[in-house]
Amino acid sequence: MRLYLADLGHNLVTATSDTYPLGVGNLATYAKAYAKSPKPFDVAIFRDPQELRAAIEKAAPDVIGFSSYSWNHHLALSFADFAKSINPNVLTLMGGPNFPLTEEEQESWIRTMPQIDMHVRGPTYEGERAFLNTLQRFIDIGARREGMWDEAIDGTLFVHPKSQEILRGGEVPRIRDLDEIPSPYLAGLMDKFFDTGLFALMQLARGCPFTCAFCNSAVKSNSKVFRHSFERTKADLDYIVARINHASPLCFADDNFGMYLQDEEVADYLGHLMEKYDWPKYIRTTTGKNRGDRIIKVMRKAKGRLPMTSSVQSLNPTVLKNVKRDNISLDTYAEVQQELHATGMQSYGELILCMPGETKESFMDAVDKLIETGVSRVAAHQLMLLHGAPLANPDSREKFGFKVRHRVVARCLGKYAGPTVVETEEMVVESEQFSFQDYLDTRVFHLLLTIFYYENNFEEAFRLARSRGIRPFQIVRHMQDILDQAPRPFRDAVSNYLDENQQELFDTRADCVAWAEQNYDALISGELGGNLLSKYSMIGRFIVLSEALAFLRQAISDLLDENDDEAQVMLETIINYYGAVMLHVPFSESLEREPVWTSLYDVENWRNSGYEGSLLDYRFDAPREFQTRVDPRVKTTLLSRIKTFGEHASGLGRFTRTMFANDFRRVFTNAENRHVAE
Ligand code: B12
Ligand code: SF4
Repeated sequence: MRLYLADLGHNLVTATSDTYPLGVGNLATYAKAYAKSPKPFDVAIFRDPQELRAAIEKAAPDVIGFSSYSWNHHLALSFADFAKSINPNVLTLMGGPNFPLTEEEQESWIRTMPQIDMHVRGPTYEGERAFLNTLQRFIDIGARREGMWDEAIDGTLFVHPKSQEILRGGEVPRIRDLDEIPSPYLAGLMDKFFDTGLFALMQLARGCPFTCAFCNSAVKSNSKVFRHSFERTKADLDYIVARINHASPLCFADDNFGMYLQDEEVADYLGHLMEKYDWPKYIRTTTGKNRGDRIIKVMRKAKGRLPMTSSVQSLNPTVLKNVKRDNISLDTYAEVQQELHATGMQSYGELILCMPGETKESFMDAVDKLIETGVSRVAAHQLMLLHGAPLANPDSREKFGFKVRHRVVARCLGKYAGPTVVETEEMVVESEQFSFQDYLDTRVFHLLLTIFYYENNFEEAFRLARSRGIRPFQIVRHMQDILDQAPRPFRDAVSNYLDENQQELFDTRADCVAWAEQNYDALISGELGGNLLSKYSMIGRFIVLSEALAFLRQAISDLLDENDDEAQVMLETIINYYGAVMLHVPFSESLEREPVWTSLYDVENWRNSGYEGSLLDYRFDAPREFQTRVDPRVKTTLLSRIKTFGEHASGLGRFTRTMFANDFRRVFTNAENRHVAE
């Protein structure tokens, strides 16, 4: 018997699933360990559609199981069709979190998928036991389809092929000791991913005690937290570190890493691995919603290689009540930000637009407050209605007056084993207190914020403004107010962003898919679609840079006291400094230029001091000249990235993700700094 398990990721535009497929890895080891089979069976796991296609063509499976997440559901369905076209007797299964919560929706949802024979649904995020039950039935009846549907199987749901009735098995209990699942790492199943550069994915604890209604983890059956032992985690880490390319990152699938006492022990061990092997260099996970003290401790142990990713989502008490979310307190949040800055890490504040009860004002206020806690960037995600999250239930949609639109999941489309596959997502663009115009306004505001308040890229200007009592939020808000006065190319970029934002929204999935099919080539090349915020912030930062600088200057200058000549001169100096040091498109040309910058203020030293004192303290007696140069390492990296990705807005969006804003600056050759008069 041959068993294939696939958690597929679209990869024609770029690899969209950047972790090892842990979920199906667990299913494979669990089945191997506990299925009682008269004959041994083979299990293989897959991430790439091309690899799965080749495997099916070479040796068709008897059973094939697909993970369903919001970004790969239709890809999975297309492969179920493909597997059936090669072997009509194959048993097709589907599991994963992308499954509605109400019984009515579950039933209509599975009827949309005749190519899937059985849907495995444990309590959210647990498929092992339900999967084992299904496989055992298949083995027990002689590894063939006949007899599979005779009675319900616990943890599964299916449409009876003859009667078309739905048969629903009972709930399976949670796994209380995760060590019951043998490690896919130690079993060698993940070996093939060690050189891919993907994130090695581990899970330390499963479950979340919080109940945020927009999230899949919120369901009651998932509220208890169960974990792997430290010994098991250590064994996995030892196995990985001995084999992985040490440039590759690590990811924990945990919902609240750092919140539990046991995480400290893991963080200690990570610290040890970092010292001994310089791995992992970067850890991605979601940090906990309370116990800020412990999170700080854990982050320290992880030597600054673990950014805090706990988000606040909203600061409006009505919203938090509506979505049943408990936030970390803003004071604790601010403390964690300080710790992050002390360890030189970037920190992101995250909010979600259009949450139930949110108004434009309360959203804007939250941005202001978050910035004031010290985050170096604020992201405003869109509210998606996800299968498996309580907010997507029909009663919530009605209660909160959600109006939704469909759009293509960024970069998740392609032709792999048959017709074009397009993944779409359902986004809230309007709720009772948040109009569609508010939605568009906040999208533009967020674009401006992403261009100008990003990884402290314009910190010198914001610091100067702050020394005159002006907050970053006020500057960005003012920019939005005076957008019609921005230089033409900048204004055009914002208006194209707004147009493209509206173009990609559709009333139904069918309209969205039809549009994607018509524009397939442009979507695959990146000319259309992708992440619009990323694309247009790249235009703002690199393509219309001089206009963006002029606009920043105008906005701050308007807010400064018009009689404050000193501040106006310093502002001009800072903007000129940006003009001299910031690299822009076309990079081939910009990397060759090494302008001399003349200034009465030593902006660079002020910046290097961590902005000690005021820029005034860094005033020379007479203007000096600063020779700029491009760091040769930056030049080599940028030229090679441009060669790979191109320097159009979407290409830039892809390669800048692995570089910091600071990498895009020229430096000064100190020896040549001299008085102009010299
Ligand atoms: C790692 C992760 C990511 C990674 C990698 C994702 C990827 N593309 O591969 C990153 C950080 C990139 C990511 C991004 C996003 N993610 Co994410 N992510 C996770 C996370 C934290 C872990 C997933 C995991 O491996 N868990 C561990 C394994 C063991 O559990 P599992 O995957 O659920 O698998 C088990 C069961 O589901 C089931 N099962 C799974 N497959 C199958 C198949 C069969 C045949 C069977 C029988 C059973 C079965 O059995 C498995 C073993 O128990 C989960 C949250 C969580 N705690 O799980 C969210 C989660 C999967 N992500 C989610 C979302 C919404 C996103 C984003 C859309 C967020 C955003 N706004 O951008 C993006 C989309 C990215 C994209 N386009 O690809 C949602 C998915 C909801 C849904 N309806 O699909 C989750 C559940 C978070 C949440 N709580 O809401 N994510
Ligand atoms: S958003 Fe985070 S804290 Fe809230 S339920 Fe989901 S995983 Fe838990």
